[in-house]
Amino acid sequence: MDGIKVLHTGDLHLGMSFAGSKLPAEVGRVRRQELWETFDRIIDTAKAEKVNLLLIAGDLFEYKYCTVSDIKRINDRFARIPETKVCIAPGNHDPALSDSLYNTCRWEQNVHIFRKSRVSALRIEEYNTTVWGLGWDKDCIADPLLESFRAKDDGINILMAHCDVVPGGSVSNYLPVYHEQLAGSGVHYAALGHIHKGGEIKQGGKKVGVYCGSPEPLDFGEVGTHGVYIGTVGRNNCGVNFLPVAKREFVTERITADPTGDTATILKSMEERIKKYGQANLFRFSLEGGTDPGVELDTAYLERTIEAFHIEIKNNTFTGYDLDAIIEEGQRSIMGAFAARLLEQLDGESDPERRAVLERALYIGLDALNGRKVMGR
Ligand SMILES: [Mn+2]
Repeated sequence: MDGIKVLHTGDLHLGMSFAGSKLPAEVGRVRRQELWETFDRIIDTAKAEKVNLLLIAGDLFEYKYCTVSDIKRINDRFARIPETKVCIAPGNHDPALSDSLYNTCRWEQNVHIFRKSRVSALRIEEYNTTVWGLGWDKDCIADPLLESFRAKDDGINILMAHCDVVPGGSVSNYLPVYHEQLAGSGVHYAALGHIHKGGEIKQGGKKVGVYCGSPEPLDFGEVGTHGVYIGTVGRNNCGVNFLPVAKREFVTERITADPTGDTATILKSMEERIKKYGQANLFRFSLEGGTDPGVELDTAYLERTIEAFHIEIKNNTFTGYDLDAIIEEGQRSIMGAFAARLLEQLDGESDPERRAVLERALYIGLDALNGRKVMGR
């Protein structure tokens, strides 16, 4: 056999409660179900593509919220792909502690779980392949456990871990793995989990590992396209590529507000962005730029009017004062006197932090003197 077909995923966080997230409760409930839908889609893909190995690099489920029936549901899906060997390397959200569902439930025959936090090998003669892996079995791992690891088998070598790839010597409580360790590990593919953004890890221009990322993004910190990695790992070639599977995307966009506070132009810009990405996504718009004194943007109106699965709007606009005109008034007005004093101090200040404080003071002061609601800037 020239190579082995793998599907690499992880960070699914099945069972996750979105109660702690900033999303509205009903959106959280939908997303909770959609994590399961995406898991099903991954299983369907593994079946359709006849993958030999399904590699799950940790955080398959949330140990705090996952129940025995959830595990039954997971195993039911694994039973649908009996020809595929499923390898799991537990992570920090599903550690294989003694009372973990990894240890207390019966798992399908085709499932192999790396339950210990020291590297062990799963030899698969049929494919002339060895899968090396380790799993979280405690709440915190600060030791670089892969420090002395080196794949030594003939055939294809694959490594799995839920870890934090960091520059040599760095400190991390999430199983630190140094770039150099990966580069020198001798494996043909390193299937890693933990960093939800996902992506390839390079060392000296050479690919040394891949973070699969969360197949379904969990919050606004996980913008962009999400999916899994799928393809063939061989001794001399590695053709594993990204495949999008996420149902929805988190999108953050900045919009410059019209100075007059004209909501029609803001709506138009938002609608253009929503059209570009699709209504099924979750959007966070940041309204920016200066508005005329006295303008109060009605963000609640905008949120109600725009149609998409989820919209939130952050008002980061500031009052765009015409400072020259205010100072022109000079001592004849309190605003003029105040602005002149603050600008004088700004002129004599070179420290950027002090300048930022003075600038904020200037605009907050003008807002207050202008009778405008004083917003955090
Ligand atoms: Mn995770």
